[in-house]
Amino acid sequence: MPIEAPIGNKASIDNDNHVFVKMLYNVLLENEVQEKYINQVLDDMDKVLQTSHSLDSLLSSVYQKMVLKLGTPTKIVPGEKRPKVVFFIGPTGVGKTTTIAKIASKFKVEEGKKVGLITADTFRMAAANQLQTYANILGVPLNVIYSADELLDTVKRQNREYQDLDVILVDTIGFSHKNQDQKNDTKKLITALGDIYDSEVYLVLSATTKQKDLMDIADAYMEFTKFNLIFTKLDETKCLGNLFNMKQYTGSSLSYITTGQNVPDDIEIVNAQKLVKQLLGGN
Ligand SMILES: Nc1nc2c(ncn2[C@@H]2O[C@H](COP(=O)(O)OP(=O)(O)OP(=O)(O)O)[C@@H](O)[C@H]2O)c(=O)[nH]1
Ligand SMILES: [Mg+2]
Repeated sequence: MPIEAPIGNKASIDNDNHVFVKMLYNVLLENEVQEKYINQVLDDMDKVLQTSHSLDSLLSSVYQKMVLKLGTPTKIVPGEKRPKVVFFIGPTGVGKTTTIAKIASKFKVEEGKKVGLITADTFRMAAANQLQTYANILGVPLNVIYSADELLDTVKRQNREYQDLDVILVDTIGFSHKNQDQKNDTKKLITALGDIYDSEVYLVLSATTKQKDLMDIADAYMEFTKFNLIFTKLDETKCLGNLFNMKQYTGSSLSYITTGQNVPDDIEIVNAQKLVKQLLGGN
């Protein structure tokens, strides 16, 4: 229902409008949007208030500004150069492997694409087994690699199995962004193919991680690669300000969000309009 400015003299309308801006400020803050970004969104509302006294137009201008700031979400699209190689990187336990299984299933079952999996998470046997189980269920090939050099080998395999694929999803070891050696290994891995193949990197982050830690993690990865952002575990938090903050902080595109443990159902592409409505206190 449109929100109408109350009938009254100019001073009282101005006052109501400022109360309303303050209310939006508080709602965004409650949803853990950082103050810096709230100010960016609300700072020129004075200008809007000069030309219009309707709360409705004020709300719609905040909404539009935020939707624009979220940009158009990215999705993995197989390119002309096949196969496209997509790396999933990020801290331990955020849901990288589960997300890969969900995406692989969508490609294979819903889009009829040829998908392959590679895991570079050889640190733990259980990790390769986890992905192997999904690969078996989906009927897609999985290859385990033990070094960055083996990546090119696998993608160009003699039997052409991998050459013929539309997309190859590469699972990587989850590590603390403070571990320099593991960081170097990840860098080597994602640069191992050079320009021979189209490749993309997705940084997987949990929506439940503290804002300060998310920024530290992003800093560590931004040092050596561009990436798009995937947020997991949205079902475990009510505050989605992190998504808005990290989009602004990294300048990277948002892409997928995951909302539960079910493979393949609990994944969707970010819906900027829906997200902004939630951030502004809607459902
Ligand atoms: N609630 C919830 N749990 C999730 C979601 N995505 C993944 N999980 C769970 O998070 C846990 C870790 O998931 P993994 O996919 O193994 O995470 P990972 O990033 O591969 O972990 P490492 O390989 O150990 O770094 C599992 O119990 C998943 O079921 C989600 O969207 N919501
Ligand atoms: Mg994993």
